[in-house]
Amino acid sequence: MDLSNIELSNLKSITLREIQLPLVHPFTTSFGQQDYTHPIIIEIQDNDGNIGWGETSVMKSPSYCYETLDTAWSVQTNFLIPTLQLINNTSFTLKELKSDWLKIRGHEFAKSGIEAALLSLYSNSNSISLGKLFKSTKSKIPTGVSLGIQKNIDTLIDRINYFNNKGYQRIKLKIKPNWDVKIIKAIRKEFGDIQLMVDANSAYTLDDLPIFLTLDQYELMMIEQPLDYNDILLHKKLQDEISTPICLDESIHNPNDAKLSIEHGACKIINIKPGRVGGYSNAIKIAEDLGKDKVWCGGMLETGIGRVQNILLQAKEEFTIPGDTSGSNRYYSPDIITPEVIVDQDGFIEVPSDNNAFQVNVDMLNKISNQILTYKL
Ligand code: OSB
Ligand code: MG
Repeated sequence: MDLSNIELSNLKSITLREIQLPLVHPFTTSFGQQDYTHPIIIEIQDNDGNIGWGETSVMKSPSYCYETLDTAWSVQTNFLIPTLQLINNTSFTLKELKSDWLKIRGHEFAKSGIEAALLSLYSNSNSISLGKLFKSTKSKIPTGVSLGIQKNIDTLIDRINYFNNKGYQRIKLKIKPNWDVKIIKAIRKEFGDIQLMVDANSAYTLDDLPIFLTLDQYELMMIEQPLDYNDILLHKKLQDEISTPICLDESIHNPNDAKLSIEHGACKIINIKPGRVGGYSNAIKIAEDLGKDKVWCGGMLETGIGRVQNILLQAKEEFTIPGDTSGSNRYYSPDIITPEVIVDQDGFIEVPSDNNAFQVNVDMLNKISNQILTYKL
């Protein structure tokens, strides 16, 4: 069944929890350092006692994208939830809800968390696993790790060693001006031909072409979002000049962005983050539109709730490239789900076969909530 045709009804309440979780290691990118994550965890209940969970994995500041914790909370409480309250008078399809939400421009992360909770609820109340709903077929997914900017190259080598020894199949390194060619050179020397890629988080301009031409010599799997966060066409100019595939992250907000960027040669690969593209139904559409070897699943340091759903997405056959979904212990100790997500010695995560494979620790959630709001639906 097409995900957009699923029918929802009988919704009772929606609860938003703004939580705060310390990261095991601070995460530093070209736009700054993060010590905590502040996602909004969304819980939807129906009148039969079924529950669905979703996560809006926004950041506190508008440095990765314009959305923040406060904008997501505001758009959810002032616009998205009132729409849901209205449409819940009768049964409705996801397509109908998404059509109403088209009138609320942008705010993909805000929409995504609520959509995820609705899909999770539908899956629980109809006893169809979420993986089956996503048409996922794989029993395990290959995985990688995204490593932030470190104090110095020795620390970076230690971090890579640690994750290499744990079996992670691909290493992604954050770069910025003056933390690019020199680290890649050192890492290739130390680790040989490991699967390596870089993510610039928009830290460069076209004037930096010489840097990218130098990076071209190091057989990187791809360069993620080298240029401006909002500029797809500029990446086409860069891709025409370099041989390393460009992967777009920040610039892609929906299935059309993804399809057209590939078609017009602005990039060769898309980092699919369900939050950034407005939810799992859009993430699935992008994967199915583009097919194998062109997409992989990124992350926003999700807690276990969003991460397990990202794992189910990556169990679709299109996800051949290892993603950024690492084990729970790479992010949080403890995570908010039981059992935690584990990466095996060969760098695979086992795909949960049913919805009960993971439980949400609600007591812990309540303890780490800065703000909890429940609305009747
Ligand atoms: O650019 O992919 C990114 C985390 C926060 C914001 C942006 C990005 C990232 C990551 C980490 O790279 C991915 C993860 O481990 O969840
Ligand atoms: Mg990125």
